[in-house]
Order: sequence, then C-alpha cells, then structure tokens
Amino acid sequence: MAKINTNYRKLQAGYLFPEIARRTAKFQAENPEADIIRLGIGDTTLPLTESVTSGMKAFIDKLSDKNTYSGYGAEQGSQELREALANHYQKYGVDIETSEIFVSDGAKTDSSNIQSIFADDSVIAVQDPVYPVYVDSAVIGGLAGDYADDSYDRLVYMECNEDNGFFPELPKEKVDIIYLCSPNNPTGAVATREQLKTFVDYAAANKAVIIFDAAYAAFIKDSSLPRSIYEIEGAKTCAIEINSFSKWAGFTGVRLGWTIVPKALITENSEAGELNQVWNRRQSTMFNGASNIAQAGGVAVLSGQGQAESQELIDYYMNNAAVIKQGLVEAGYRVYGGDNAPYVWLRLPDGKTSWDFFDELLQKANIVGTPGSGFGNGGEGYFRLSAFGDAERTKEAIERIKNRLKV
Ligand code: PGU
Repeated sequence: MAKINTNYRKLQAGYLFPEIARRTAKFQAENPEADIIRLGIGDTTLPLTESVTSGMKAFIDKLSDKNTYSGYGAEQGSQELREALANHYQKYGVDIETSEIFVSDGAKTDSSNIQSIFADDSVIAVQDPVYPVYVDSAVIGGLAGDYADDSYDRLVYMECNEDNGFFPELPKEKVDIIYLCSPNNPTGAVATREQLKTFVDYAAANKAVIIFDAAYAAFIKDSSLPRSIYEIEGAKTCAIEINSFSKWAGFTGVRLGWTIVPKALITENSEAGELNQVWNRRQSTMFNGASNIAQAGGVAVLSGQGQAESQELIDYYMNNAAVIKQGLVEAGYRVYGGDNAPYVWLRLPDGKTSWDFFDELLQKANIVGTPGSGFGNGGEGYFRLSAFGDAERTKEAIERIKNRLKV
C-alpha cells in the first residue's frame, strides 16, 4: 500500500510566490481596469544581452548540424563553463578547482537538494526572515520536526532584525548546517568579512557546514564586501557556496546555476574529499546536467564583453533600487537594503501586518510587493520591494506610494 510523504502536511502554507500571484489575479479579475505594477517576485525583466544570445545561437547552430550535434553532457557541467567559473573566482583571489564546481539548473534546486547529502538527524539553522525554500525543503525532508508555536521544533532560527543590522548572532547551541544568504533575500543586508568570519570560525570549531547562497553576489557595489564566502580564510573546510546566473544575467527563465563543494570540506564523520564525491554521486544519479544551450549562454556571460553587458543590467536594476529607497524615505518609511542588493526592505508602521500592507498597497496603489511574514516570523511587520522591474514603472509605483500611502 502506497503512502504519501506526510511531511508535506507539515508545510504551513502554499509556497509564497504562487500565493501572491493568486491574490493578485483575484484582485485583477475583480478590478479589470486596475493598472497593476509588479514589484513582488524577484524576477528579471530586461532581455538577455547581445553576447548571451549570440553565444546561445551559435550553440544552436552546432546542434542543428549532424557533425557538431551533441546530446547528454557531463552531469557536472561543461568543462568550458567550469573553467570560466574557476577563472571568475580568481578575480576575488579565490582558487577553486573545476572539479569542485557543479553546474546546475539554478540555485533554488541546489539549495534544496544539498540537504540530502547530510545525515537525517542534522540540525539546521536558518536566518529569520529567510528565503522559504531552505525551510520548506527541510520540512519535506523530515529535518524540520513539527510545527508548534509559530516555528518548527527541530530548526534553529537566527533572528535578523533592525538591532543586529539584519545579520544574525551565532547560534547558542551546536548546529550542523547553517544557511547564510548574502546579499540577503529578503532584507537586502550584505555580510561583512568580519561577520562571515565569525560564522566560519564557529563552523570550523563545531564541524558544521555553512550553505552560502550568493545568488545576488553580482549586485555588491562596495568592494570591501565579500562576494564569495571563500574570500574568508578557512571557509573551504566548512562551506558550500551556491550561485546563479538568474539575477546576474537575466537567466531566471533560461535556468543555470552552480554549486561549489570544496575538496577540503569535512564533517564530523567524513574526511576531506568525501562530500565532494557524494555530491558528485548525487548529481550523476539524479541530474542529467544543465541545458547545453543555457551553458553556452553562461560561457558568454563570463566573457569580457558578457560581463560588461551584465553589469549594465545590474546597474539598471540598482538604479531602480535607489529610486525605491529614496522614494520610500520621502514617504516616511524606515528602509533597509537596496545599496548592494536588489531588494528594499521596509519597516511598516507599528501594528500593521505584512499581509495587511500587501492588501492595502494592492488596493490603494495597485502595486504588488512581497509581505515580509512570507519569509518567516522575523519578517512580520516588514515588506519587500523588488528592484527588478521596468525603470519607468518603478518610478510610477513610488510616486503612487508617496501620494497614497505616506506614513
Ligand atoms: N536563492 C535566493 C536567495 C533567491 O532569492 C532565489 C530567487 C533563488 C535562490 C533562486 O535562484 P534560481 O537560480 O533562479 O533558482 N528568489 C526570487 C524568486 C522566487 C523563487 O521562488 O525562487 C524571490 O523573489 O525571492
């Protein structure tokens, strides 16, 4: 007799973004004349750059010819892309071997799947608020325990709030896996070298592993801030890094990311090299490699011209972030993030819940944003606006907020 995985019943709600889409569609159906501006999901809106489309088209030409056609590629990704990525890390003074890089179809899948290479009694620590994928994946995999009193009893929540600059204190207890996301989704905070060093030291001392989600690394403008956790001494023994072409180069629909599992990484019961082999085994068994067309696009992003063009995309979005931040300050809100991250995180006036504000913003200004509580209890009373929209529409949205939702 088949039985379902009852862990799914422990999930608290539908996945956040489909829920927002559902509420927005309902509002639009009831108000067909409303001109809705979407600053909710962090989804890119600018087209792929010239170097990326030519790189992908050239690859499609190869696929169209019997002599140059290729089928399944290496599960770990093409050697060309892995080499280009290894070279990219050299810019930050970080030496990564190609065999430590695993190309994937994006950071979301990797940040979830990576949990399967750790013991099923692992204690996971997450920032609160947090990208919900880490928590929900732990729930589905049976690592989160039961939900009671607004939290899962086997997870350790590391509070990120105005008082600690949205970077957590070290866990008081011994934990095994620590998710850190910097630049942070949703708060837009970026960890300094000193802040990351405290976590690397903790992880090394406790033989814990940090899962470092750097999906927004390309948005860091301040050169004193680390773009990779491997810029921190000792991190290769205790950190896995996950990254993506999604936000960097507009690949949210193309799908391409990568994960670094250093050979030096160790755990309480494994020697250097074993985790790298185990992730390789997992990917070879359960993943057939990222699309070869997408990988050709990734190689193009990493070319000189490709990087310069991607930087233009980022500058465009970061200009939106500045417009959002400035406008919200003028409207009387306390705002965070937006300087080295494509998200602006605003504190709502006392007593207003995140979903109240979601409805108010939609009804009064026809703007879609993301309620902070969708990222966990620590996000209640906050709201996220995404800088990935069209520049003119973003300006229009901010004018509406200034006129209709002033604090
Ligand atoms: N990691 C973080 C921290 C993210 O915020 C996102 C996307 C991803 C990974 C996903 O990267 P991919 O490489 O494209 O898989 N967060 C967006 C989109 C929502 C979602 O469900 O991923 C957001 O609005 O938070």
